[in-house]
Amino acid sequence: MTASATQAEAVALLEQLGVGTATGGARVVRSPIDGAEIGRLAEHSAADVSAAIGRAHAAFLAWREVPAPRRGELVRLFGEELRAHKAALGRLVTLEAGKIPQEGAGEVQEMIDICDFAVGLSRQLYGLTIATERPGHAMRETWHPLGVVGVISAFNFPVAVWSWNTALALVCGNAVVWKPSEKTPLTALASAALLRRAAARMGDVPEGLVEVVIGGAAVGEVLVDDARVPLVSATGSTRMGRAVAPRLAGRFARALLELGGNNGMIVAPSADLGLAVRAILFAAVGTAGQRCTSLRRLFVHDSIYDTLVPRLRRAYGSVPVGNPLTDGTLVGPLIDGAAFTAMQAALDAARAQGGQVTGGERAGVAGCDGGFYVHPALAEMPAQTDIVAHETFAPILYVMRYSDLADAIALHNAVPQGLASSIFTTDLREAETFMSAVGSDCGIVNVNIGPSGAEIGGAFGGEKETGGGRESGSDAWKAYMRRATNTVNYSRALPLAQGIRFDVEG
Ligand code: UN1
Repeated sequence: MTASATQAEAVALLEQLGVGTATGGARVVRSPIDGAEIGRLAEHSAADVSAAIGRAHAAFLAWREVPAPRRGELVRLFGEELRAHKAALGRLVTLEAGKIPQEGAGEVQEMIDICDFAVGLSRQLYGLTIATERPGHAMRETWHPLGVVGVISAFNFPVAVWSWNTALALVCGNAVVWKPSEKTPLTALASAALLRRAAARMGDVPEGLVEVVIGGAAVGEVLVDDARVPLVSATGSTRMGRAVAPRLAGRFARALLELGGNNGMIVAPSADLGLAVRAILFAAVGTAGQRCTSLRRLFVHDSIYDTLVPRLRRAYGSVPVGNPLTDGTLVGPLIDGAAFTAMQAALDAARAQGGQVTGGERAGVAGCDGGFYVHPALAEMPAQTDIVAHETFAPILYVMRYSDLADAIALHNAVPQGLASSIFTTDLREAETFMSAVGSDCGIVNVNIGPSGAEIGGAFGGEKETGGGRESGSDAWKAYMRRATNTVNYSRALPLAQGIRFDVEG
């Protein structure tokens, strides 16, 4: 496919998805497939962002009064739009983020799934009723809409992570202002256009309920600093999180952070190695190693190391790297040249720290000279050195030996990040230990599947430098609401809690 063909297809998809043209403006959007320009957008100024927040806040004031199941109807209709446009939006994800079509479509499926979840949730925003110590009293907790939710999303899941936040935020009665990654604004505009179609079908949705703001860090800062935004959900690097979190704390706003991962897997002696190899490949080289949940550290038991690692090397050698638009490709491009440079620097550091690296070099792909394709790298390390403790957003898998499970778990946990983890074992004791209080310290702890590719039903997020936030399923919705504890006295007396007597003439 030539550069102009990439662009022509993007233009057609934007038209089909209701965005219209994206040609005017200073910000150039390029496809990582071949480096071709696929759009141009104007950036929003600080005043524009502030106005968008104002519109969203006004919409919130109306939306919070709409009954939650009715709010769910908007999300249900959005899910229908996504189903109808799954192929087109998935294809645009491929063009803009470089994912293979399976994963582009999978990302849209993840959006559909969270919509289904949120529709059900819209009738289940339950609070507890609580036993009170006072006669003639009732106590309960109620959950109320919070306000405008700021969503800052990353290029690697350009639309799904926004949809986790937005589907929940909407049923919870909130408005959303979305700052997508500056690398992937087109898929954001397309998703917002589909949501607008759903809103138009529903009929009585306030204007400004979901706003998209385009730009870089300066745009994000306006969102982070605005007192009308009580929650910011931010996905990206730990560096970004370090900038965002203190500013939010400074004004006592909530932060929902989904930052770096440095996800590990332990392969134990009893593991099914056939399954393990497949799981390692999907987790370490899938999405070109550019998931928060990508597998980056592999701890292999001594007794199977010399069986597993040669198998892995063979599998790595044959994994099809190339244009994601070509059938059979499993590893598409890195997002840009900076990602390639960072990967090479990490591999140099790995070598300097005693690692033996196979793969990692740039792959030539016909017709895609402007894209940055790499052969995924295996780096056998003598120990968990500095570079291994560092998240590099690229397909590098650091491989280490272990002999004792407790040591392996200690090493596994000895990195700053804490997102996803897994163990391959058929030994129940090992599996349960890994999931126990003395096991993995991550937010996601899996057995006999890799660390990536979570379903939406569970809470998604992690500990330590990953930021502590939880998004998506389970009770993650509670982060998007404010909780009120209500105590009601239906008696004719005024007993005080804790047995306090405070008698005055009334
Ligand atoms: C991310 O990389 O930011 O669990 C999200 C997964 C996907 C989501 C990843 N469902 O790999």
